[in-house]
Amino acid sequence: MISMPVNAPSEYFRAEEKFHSARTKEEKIVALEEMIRLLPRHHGSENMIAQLKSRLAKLKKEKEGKKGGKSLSITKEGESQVCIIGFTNSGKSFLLGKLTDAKPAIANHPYTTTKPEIGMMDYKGVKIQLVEIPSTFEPQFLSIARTADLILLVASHEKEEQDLRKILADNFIRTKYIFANAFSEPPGMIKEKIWHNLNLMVVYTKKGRVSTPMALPAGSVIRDFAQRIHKDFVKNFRFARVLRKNRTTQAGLNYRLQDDDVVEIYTK
Ligand SMILES: Nc1nc2c(ncn2[C@@H]2O[C@H](COP(=O)(O)OP(=O)(O)O)[C@@H](O)[C@H]2O)c(=O)[nH]1
Ligand SMILES: [Mg+2]
Repeated sequence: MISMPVNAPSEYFRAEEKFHSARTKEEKIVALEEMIRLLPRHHGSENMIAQLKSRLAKLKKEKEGKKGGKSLSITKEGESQVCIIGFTNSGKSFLLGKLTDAKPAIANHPYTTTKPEIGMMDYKGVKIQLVEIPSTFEPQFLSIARTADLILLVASHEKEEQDLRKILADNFIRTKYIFANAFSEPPGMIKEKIWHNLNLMVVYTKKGRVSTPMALPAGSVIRDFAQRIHKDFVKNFRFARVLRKNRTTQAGLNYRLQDDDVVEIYTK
């Protein structure tokens, strides 16, 4: 099936090896997706990419057929999705219960969580979805980690941290990750750490007397903010008033926003 691609990076060949040594359809799918991602895009590789994509589609279809079409991805809700990963009894469910409205089962026997558990975390009025995946690390659960915005690795010692890093690497998961110790770090600090690593800021949209929180990528300007509210807001923009630390400033579309700013937009 595979002919020599032009200028492929060495990771590509590693993925190809994984593909050939894969024993399950899930593993083959993971490797193929990686190969497609790693192939350089140019005229000479178009055919190759098309071939790989069709192979991938076929595999996915076969897998769906076997499982009765059940999809394992978790619909993203809220501003961001964070995947919680750790070995059994590391305190993932405990942490999920502390940080969110979820009431997961916490038990001292292993593998209590057999399907992903979901909870919503509130940060200054912004909702962040946390998804705990079972410690069985099956590929269909790990695929959630692959598409999440951030991974929270729950570990209490160095060895565990290393093993978790290896699991991510072996499964080609390149999502940004951070560590937390469920039992020794205060949940409030873990929450701050999660927020900080999502690179978001909260600004408030003011309409009359009502302020509503909105999450934006750190470094956003008024234009980004306006676009989020309504596309016509940029077109009809006159100026904005930004309330920051008890001072109000009149600002244009390129004005850089900061955490906690309250923004009111005036249109034509
Ligand atoms: N060391 C410690 N263990 C705790 C604490 N609270 C709960 N546990 C135990 O941690 C174990 C695993 O909790 P759980 O959150 O279900 O782990 P999960 O498998 O990673 O979801 C259970 O046996 C709990 O009794 C705590 O404050 N400190
Ligand atoms: Mg659990």
